[in-house]
Amino acid sequence: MKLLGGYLSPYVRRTAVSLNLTGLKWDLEAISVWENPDAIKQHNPLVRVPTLVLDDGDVLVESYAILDAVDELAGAKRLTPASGAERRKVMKATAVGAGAIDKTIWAVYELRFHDKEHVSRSWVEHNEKQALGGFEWLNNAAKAAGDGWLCGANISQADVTAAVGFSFANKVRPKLGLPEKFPALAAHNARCEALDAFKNAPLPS
Ligand SMILES: N[C@@H](CCC(=O)N[C@@H](CS)C(=O)NCC(=O)O)C(=O)O
Repeated sequence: MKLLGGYLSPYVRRTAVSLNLTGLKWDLEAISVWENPDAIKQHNPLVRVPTLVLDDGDVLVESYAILDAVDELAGAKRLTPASGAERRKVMKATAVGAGAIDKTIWAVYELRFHDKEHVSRSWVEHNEKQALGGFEWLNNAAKAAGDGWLCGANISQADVTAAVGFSFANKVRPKLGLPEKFPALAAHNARCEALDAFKNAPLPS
């Protein structure tokens, strides 16, 4: 299968890391949605990445839906438990991580797509406050987990999304001071980024 997008996108990167962890065979087609929207539009009416083209030609869009399908293909190596309280726990922590990513990006887009005099500082601050709220919650979860994973004995989608989100937000908004504010999450992030699954889908420098 073919993953369309680039690793600067945290949604693409969490998909790539998940594919690596599950051991499924896949290739990256590094297309920039901004520079080459037509190449994405052929597959995805929303013109967004990630977009995953399966071997049979079927196309999946939106990272949460892609990850759901990846879990189904991964069988025992799935990253979100199939049911019950364990699933709810992983789903919630993953949603907090994904929300922190969303809110970081909303702040970044406000700064990127408006001329300086039209940027709403209060909207940037509102979104960054929400992102920080998400990272604070994840930091508490990381503190409770100690040297372990966020939601139990095994690495889960919660770990992937939290770590990818932390690395991304720290790169694009260093002013947030995430490592200083959230040391337990920073340590969790370092453990995740040291795994081959993360190193083989590197955040561009
Ligand atoms: N909710 C989507 C968000 C995807 C997303 O926003 N991707 C960005 C790249 S980081 C994109 O394609 N932006 C282009 C646009 O929305 O115009 C997901 O989880 O896949």
